[in-house]
Amino acid sequence: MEWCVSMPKVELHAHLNGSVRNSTLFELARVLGEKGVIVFSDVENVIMKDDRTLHEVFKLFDLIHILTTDHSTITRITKEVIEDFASENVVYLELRTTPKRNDSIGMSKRSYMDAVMEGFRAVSSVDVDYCPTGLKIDTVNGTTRKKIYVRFLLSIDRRESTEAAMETVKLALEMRDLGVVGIDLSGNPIVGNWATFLPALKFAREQGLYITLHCGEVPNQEEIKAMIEFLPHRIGHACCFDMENWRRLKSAKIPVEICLTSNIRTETISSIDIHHFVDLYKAKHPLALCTDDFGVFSTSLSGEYGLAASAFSLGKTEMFQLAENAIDFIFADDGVKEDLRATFEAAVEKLD
Ligand code: 6MZ
Repeated sequence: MEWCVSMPKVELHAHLNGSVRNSTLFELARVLGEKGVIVFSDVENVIMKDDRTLHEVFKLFDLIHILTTDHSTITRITKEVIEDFASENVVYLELRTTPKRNDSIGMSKRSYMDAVMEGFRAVSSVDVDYCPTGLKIDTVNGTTRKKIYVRFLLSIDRRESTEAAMETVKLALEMRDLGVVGIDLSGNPIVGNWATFLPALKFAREQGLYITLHCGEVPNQEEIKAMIEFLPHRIGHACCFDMENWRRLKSAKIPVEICLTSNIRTETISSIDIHHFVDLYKAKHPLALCTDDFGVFSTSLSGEYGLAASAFSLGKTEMFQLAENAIDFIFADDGVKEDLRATFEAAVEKLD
């Protein structure tokens, strides 16, 4: 569906290391294979596997992190991920990543994020904007260039300690001027206890950072209830809610980041026709279609729009409206929202 690619889109749930091109992963694996750090064919088999359970996905992330986690590679994948989103007309991207510390290569959470920022600044195929105020004139040689707003969310991994989570929040505060706008809680949902991260999440919110939580990837109703009662600015997934938590979510009107392909591939939802998107969409609950990990799940944001359109019989106009509605839930200021609305207004005229 060509129009899914050409229409402007807003991406609110994308993990950096889940969005690496397969070709890049292979190239990195080949180099590490030659050095004897890994066995290339083992990696090849894992990367090419199509369907994996949620549990297997987290094993894959451990492997991806071995391939990607040095400063220059982090810079490279950040650049590529932003360029890939821009190339399919994503006009606003919130990219999330877990700052990692690795003493053996002299990496601190700060230096990891500096490498991310370097990748962001290296983007050349498209104009990027991250300064909260500085809008750029996006024409080169009289022709309009694509432009993408990029904001960053720092993820806390559920394997981390309270102190490590607090360090991530303090880093986010330090990097606010560079476009870091919020905190995400993610990682294997069967690992850790969400209460571990509560002090850091509360502190983040008090300091004015936005919060989004992975919520309900597994049916832990007590945790889901506590997360809803925390009133995060958004949640991701919302798959395994019981009736009571579903009612709570709807009455709290917390926007939901919906990741269709991810949920189906990880078997969190057994089939697309029973996906909770339908219920939320019909109820006009705030929601945004997102990719989650476009590399790991071989998808794209256009692909997610195409899938929703065909699975739920929605037309171009409805899909366009859905994309535009996501502007309401972005973690950026009103100036950015206004600019994005103008972008959508200009694009709607081209919609036939
Ligand atoms: C929960 C996920 C996830 O941060 O290293 N992540 N957490 N559920 C998911 N659904 C499938 N997909 C990705 O990107 C990879 C990390 O993002 C989180 C995991 O913690 C994973 O290690 P970064 O850039």
